[in-house]
Amino acid sequence: MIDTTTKRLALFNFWIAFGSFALASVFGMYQVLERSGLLKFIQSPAVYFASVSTHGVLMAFVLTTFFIMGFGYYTATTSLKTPIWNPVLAWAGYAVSLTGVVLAAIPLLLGKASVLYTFYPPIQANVLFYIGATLLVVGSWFWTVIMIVMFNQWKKAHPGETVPLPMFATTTNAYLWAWTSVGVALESVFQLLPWSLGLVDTIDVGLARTLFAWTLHPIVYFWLIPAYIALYTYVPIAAGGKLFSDKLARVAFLLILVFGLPIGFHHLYMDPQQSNIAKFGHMVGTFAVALPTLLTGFTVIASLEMAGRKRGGKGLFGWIGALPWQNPMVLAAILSLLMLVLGGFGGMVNASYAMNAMVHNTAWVPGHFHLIFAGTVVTMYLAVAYHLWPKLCGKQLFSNDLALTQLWTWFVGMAIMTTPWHVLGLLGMPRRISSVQYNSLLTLAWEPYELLMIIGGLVLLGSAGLFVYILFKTQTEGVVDASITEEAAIVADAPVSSWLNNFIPWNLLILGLMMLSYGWPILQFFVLKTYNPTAWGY
Ligand code: HAS
Ligand code: CU
Repeated sequence: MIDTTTKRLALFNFWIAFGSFALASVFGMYQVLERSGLLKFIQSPAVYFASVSTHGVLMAFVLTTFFIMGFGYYTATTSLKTPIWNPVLAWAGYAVSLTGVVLAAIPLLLGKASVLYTFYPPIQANVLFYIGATLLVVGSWFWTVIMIVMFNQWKKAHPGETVPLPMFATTTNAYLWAWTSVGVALESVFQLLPWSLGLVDTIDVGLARTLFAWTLHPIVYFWLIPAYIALYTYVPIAAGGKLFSDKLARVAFLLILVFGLPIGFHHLYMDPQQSNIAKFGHMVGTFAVALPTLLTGFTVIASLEMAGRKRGGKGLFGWIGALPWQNPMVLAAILSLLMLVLGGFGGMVNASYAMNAMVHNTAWVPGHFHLIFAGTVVTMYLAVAYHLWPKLCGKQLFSNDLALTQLWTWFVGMAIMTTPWHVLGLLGMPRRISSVQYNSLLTLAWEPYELLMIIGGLVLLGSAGLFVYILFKTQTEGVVDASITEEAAIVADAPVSSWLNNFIPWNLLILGLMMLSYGWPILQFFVLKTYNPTAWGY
């Protein structure tokens, strides 16, 4: 049985995650309406930017971090078959992160932190926002430590054995997060906090953007890995088959860890501070990091095909129809992979320097990340919730049909909303605008797409509401079912090499790659005359 502490920790973390998700969906709806310019009385740039900032912070940082912590605690206890190491620390981390969210929410909602989720200077937020964001990250480090300790304790107690895949992947994510968060932590402690406290008059925005880029790319893989854990460990079983290859899965997670980190400058292609050589290096790495996703697509689809054929599917594509589409986990996987095709394609366009010049800072970019994050990743979070809620509450899922409807509407809504954004980006619409101040043939061409985006937003809001309703009903009114079992044990199908069961060599490799990719790009701000005023003699 899953012990009560784990259940509580998971549910408490998940409710913050999904509560934020529902709230952020309401803000999202307001934004598409405001942006369309159809309803004059809600037109307000001040409210719009406060809303987008809150929406972005809730979706990108609160939903993800709390979901990942809750899922991590669940995965660690169920796959290692041990209770959480140091639950006091786990609750302390929860409290620190939650305090951070509350502190950041105050200026966000008051319009005093309308700095968007990337909080790039020189736009400045109230100091409470930076303190809150820092605490959210500090609280998550408690989780990181717990995951790494549990991984090592298990290995010590089981010499020569292979750590189960779900925990191996969770620990990969813990290391990834440890490395990822350093960039923004440095920016926060040495630049944003002193600046917003008035201790320094000015900060170097180029350095701030460089440090943020350190975090901005790998953080998207921190969000993605739990979705991949579900794709690798839950989906094959839910489809009635087994994982095609445990080893390939481990290789994919390690490649994400190593290649995901040193490539953040694809967010800075159009910024002047970094050299072409540094940008080129990061670009090569960006193409390399598509590899583990292609591996994932291959392994998961192969697992689905094996399951479909086992269920009697024949011919080249007959296995697709034979899959249990009525299982929320399987349906979510199919929809999620479909969105990954186009979202990943958009990523490849962004990553190509010349094409980036065309789409950078246009509506294309939110199109890309809504499709791949809110689409591919969040769809798997939703499926994980449907999978875990019965186990955490000991009750049957309130309604399987409603869960399927919810997943379909999330997919359809996301398709309706993000397709126009991609087109609008190509038609030149900037991202991060509240309204268009000029009328011309160009903006006339935008109008039909703006309407579509409202329809998409409405469908998504309804879908998010339905999701929270299903979870709430399951927890409060679901049929108590003692037969609901805990997670099936997932063990490696064959012993794996110690390279795939150990993080030391990979961390050393990352250290080398990070020094290579960020060493000089950061150091130059302190050494070169261009950036360092003291070098000019004042
Ligand atoms: Fe991205 C901007 C490049 C993946 C999130 N990205 C963003 C931003 C966010 C974000 C939030 O190079 C905006 C940041 C901001 O606010 O400024 N991204 C990439 C690349 C990938 C990628 C190369 N992004 C993600 C993921 C995210 C995410 C994952 C969230 C979770 N992204 C960029 C770049 C920018 C950027 C630039 C900066 C743009 C700018 O100028 O500002 C890759 O990891 C993608 C690899 C994926 C593939 C797809 C393979 C397809 C598979 C599916 C197979 C399925 C089949 C169908 C065949 C190559 C594996 C099966 C069907 C059945 C029925 C079973
Ligand atoms: Cu990126």
